[in-house]
Amino acid sequence: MLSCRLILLLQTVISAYICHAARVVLDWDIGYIQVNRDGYNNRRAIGVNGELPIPPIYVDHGDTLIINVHNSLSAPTSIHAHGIFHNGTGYYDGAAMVTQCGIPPGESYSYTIEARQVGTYWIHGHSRHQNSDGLRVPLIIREKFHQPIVDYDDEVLLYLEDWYPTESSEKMKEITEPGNGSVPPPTYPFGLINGYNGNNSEPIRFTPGKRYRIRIISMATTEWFKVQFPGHQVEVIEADGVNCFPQLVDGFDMGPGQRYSAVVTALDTDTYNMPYNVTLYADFVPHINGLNPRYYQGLIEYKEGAPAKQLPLTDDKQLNWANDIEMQPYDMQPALPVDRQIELTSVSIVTVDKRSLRMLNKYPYTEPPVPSLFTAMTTGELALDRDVYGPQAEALILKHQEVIEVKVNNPSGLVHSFHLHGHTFQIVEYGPVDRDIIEIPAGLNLTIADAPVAPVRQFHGAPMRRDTLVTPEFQYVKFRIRADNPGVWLFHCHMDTHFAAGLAVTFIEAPDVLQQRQILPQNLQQMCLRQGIKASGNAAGNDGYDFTGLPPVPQVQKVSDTSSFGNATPPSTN
Ligand SMILES: [Cu+2]
Repeated sequence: MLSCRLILLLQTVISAYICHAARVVLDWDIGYIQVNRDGYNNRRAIGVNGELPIPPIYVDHGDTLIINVHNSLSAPTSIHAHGIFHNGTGYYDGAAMVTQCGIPPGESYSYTIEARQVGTYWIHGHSRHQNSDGLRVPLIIREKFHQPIVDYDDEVLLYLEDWYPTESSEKMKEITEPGNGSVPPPTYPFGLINGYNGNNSEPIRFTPGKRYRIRIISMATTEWFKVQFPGHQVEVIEADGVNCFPQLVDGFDMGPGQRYSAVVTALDTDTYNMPYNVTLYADFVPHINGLNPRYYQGLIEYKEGAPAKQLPLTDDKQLNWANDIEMQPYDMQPALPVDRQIELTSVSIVTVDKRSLRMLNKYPYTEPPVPSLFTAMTTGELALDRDVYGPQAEALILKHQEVIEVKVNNPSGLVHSFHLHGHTFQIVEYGPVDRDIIEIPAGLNLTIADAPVAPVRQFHGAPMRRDTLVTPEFQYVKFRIRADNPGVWLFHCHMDTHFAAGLAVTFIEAPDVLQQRQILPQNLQQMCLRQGIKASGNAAGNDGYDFTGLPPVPQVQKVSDTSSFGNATPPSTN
């Protein structure tokens, strides 16, 4: 009897799921647009249907989101739903020359994004630097089948962008073109809140006594954001689409690509309106008054016209920032038992033709001539050999269902924000890098002894999961994933200049299983062929180990800034 009831209940749930799941179809014409977003600079950017910012996308759990992209740009384009697993449909991941060729100018392609996860995501361009030029938009997947983990009365969205006065191609020149090998003076971006200069943003409207879920998305491409709601009780409940046990925090310090949900309790009174603070900053370029950091204030408005109550600033170092190693996932998924360890080290190099590049393993990542997914799908048993993907794809082959622990070393004073496609990872440990790999920037009167030694910090209870992590200065981060999503997934720094300089590797996950389970949409390969790009075979588009036509690997002249600091050669992961 009980089991009959259970079956009935299951049927009801399943039919509710099927009957009420919507198909949300968006037609996107991606094209150039002249905009003034920061209040000062009119510049060419990339928008959708003549609009920038692109209107945020809201869907419900279980929905199917279809985005019909038409490319009106003069360069290939593609879009990536950041944080979405695409289990079984990895060819919709949108990473150019990883899972597809870019959509050529004048052509169209449809992306299907299954909303099987809930939480706070975003969609952005993943061809060249189109993300930096504006092609980015929040994607919110609302809970539908369960109650949210905590009660709140309403939702607010806060999406943050760093915005440069010139097109990204200017910023990228020193990486893509041979130069003098020196780092150019930095340009300082403006901070945008919900699409416009952070000081001109629309107020957030609060009613006394209510609770609000504020979804915060860093859609930045280079700099970091700090967000605070002074005078309010703030609890973090989500990081990168993963719910966590509510934890009181003072604010959020976010690398490019990271997201949080905060539940903020409104004050009991509408006597005052309360400013909230958004700081755009970069610790890796000089601090200059008014440029870095840039301070922005928005308003939590309780009553129109009420006076704004400024609270005295607290020293940042005294504040309790949301910290993923301290957070507990709401499902308490235990730490995965490790089968294999992989070590990656972020290193900067200068090539003989004076390009400043970066790498995580042996070579700076460079887009292979054939998208790695197509190589994985079309080379049979050879797909299990990392060599067929070419040296510059930096392929790491994962066995189906194995658990890997990846140690990412950041031996420099430069922070990074790393994103893994197709997964969330368990963050298990932070700690100091080995002293003998530390990089000290040239020209600074510093030695290795000056580099701070961070304490080892480990998860407790269950490790928090997320899809984008920050590697602090002179520290390593260890994360674990189970290879349960056969596909080809990029792992890369989400700072656009670092990614362009090669700070990426490719996770080739269970290519043998992938070949059995997945069929590529036919038009996907034809899109390559129409552009004269090969869509099968090894990285050079040939059979076997014939790599004729594969570009040569860059020749390293020096490991940047480290010549007097011993061995900075990254460890092998073979
Ligand atoms: Cu980086």
